[in-house]
Amino acid sequence: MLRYLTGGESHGKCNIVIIDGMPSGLGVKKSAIDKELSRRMLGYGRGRRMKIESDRVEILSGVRKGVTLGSPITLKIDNKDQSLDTLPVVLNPRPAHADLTGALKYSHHDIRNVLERSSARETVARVAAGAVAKEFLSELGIEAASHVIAIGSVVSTGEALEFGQIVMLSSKSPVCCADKEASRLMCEEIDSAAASGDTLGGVFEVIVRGAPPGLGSYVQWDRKIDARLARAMISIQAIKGVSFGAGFDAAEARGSDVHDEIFYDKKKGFYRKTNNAGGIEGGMTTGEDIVIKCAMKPIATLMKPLSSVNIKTKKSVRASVERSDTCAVPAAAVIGENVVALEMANAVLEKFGGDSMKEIVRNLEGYMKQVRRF
Ligand code: EPS
Repeated sequence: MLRYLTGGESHGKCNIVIIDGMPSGLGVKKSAIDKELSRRMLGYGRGRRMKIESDRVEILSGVRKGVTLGSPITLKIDNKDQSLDTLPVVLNPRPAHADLTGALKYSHHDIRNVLERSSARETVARVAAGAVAKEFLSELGIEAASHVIAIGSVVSTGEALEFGQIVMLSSKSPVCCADKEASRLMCEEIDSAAASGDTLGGVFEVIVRGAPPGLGSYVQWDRKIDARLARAMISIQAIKGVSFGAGFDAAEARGSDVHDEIFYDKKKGFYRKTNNAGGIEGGMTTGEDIVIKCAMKPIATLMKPLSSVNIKTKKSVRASVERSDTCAVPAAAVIGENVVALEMANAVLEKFGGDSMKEIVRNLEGYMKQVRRF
């Protein structure tokens, strides 16, 4: 089983993650982790913090000479902004942030003690861990990609594209969107929101290609792969909705229009011509692409703040203003891709077991032979 825990405050010394359960014999390159960290920092609409930081990983344990040992992997990403101890007290909670309930729950009379940990800065550690999971999956022929399909009211046509095209086109877009015209309009919408002191949310999609059929299980609720992926996604700061394949649209359709018919070919084995299920049936991967959409709410910190109440005086005030982003949907897409990779790696390890890559590759190959000969 793969487990990981993150630690760190947004303006503390660093963010850290310990990954337990990665097998031995996996090549892990610092450059591959740094690449994912850089992707997370990008995106039109990000705030000044991303201009201060240049997130880079330090591998502290579990890897020797670029190869995993099977022992816990510890990754550290230093913060350049380490102003935690000198930052001012915060008393005016921001609607939509963890501020108010966090202060009540932990009995903090300075909201900074809440926001430092609830900040989306924490995702820097999850992305670093996800980068290792992506290396692991890649060894087994499983790839993950993501793209933005809506920011505010602007919607991309990119959903209809092929996996390779999505990867190529979205990598050229300032908002990680595979539709050039929609990218332009999204940037305009971000400019307009920023000009009025407002923020924007949106929708992104994560696609996983190459997963074998049968990850997850129908036999117990907490073993269903879609339930586990949904939990991972909803745990990302500001994510309010998750759907698979046709998702909510399937609710309006008739069964005959939406269910993916089954075909058989001697070479291909069982296959589908459509993928409205998003690659998951009965809580298990079908072998088709896994397609997950996530809705992100607008960032909580508004430069033109909403009404709030001072936690000390109980007087009506405007919510506090912190340095923040206008829109972080492109970053959330990268984070989504990486937390999905962690969950997929966990499901692969559960099914194919093994303490070394060698053992896992052998188990996967044996299973695939069995499935093909079925
Ligand atoms: C973020 C770092 C934060 C914010 C943002 C994401 O840095 P700072 O608070 O110093 O500007 O830019 O966090 C939030 C939007 C939030 O609500 O916490 C990051 O590294 O992704």
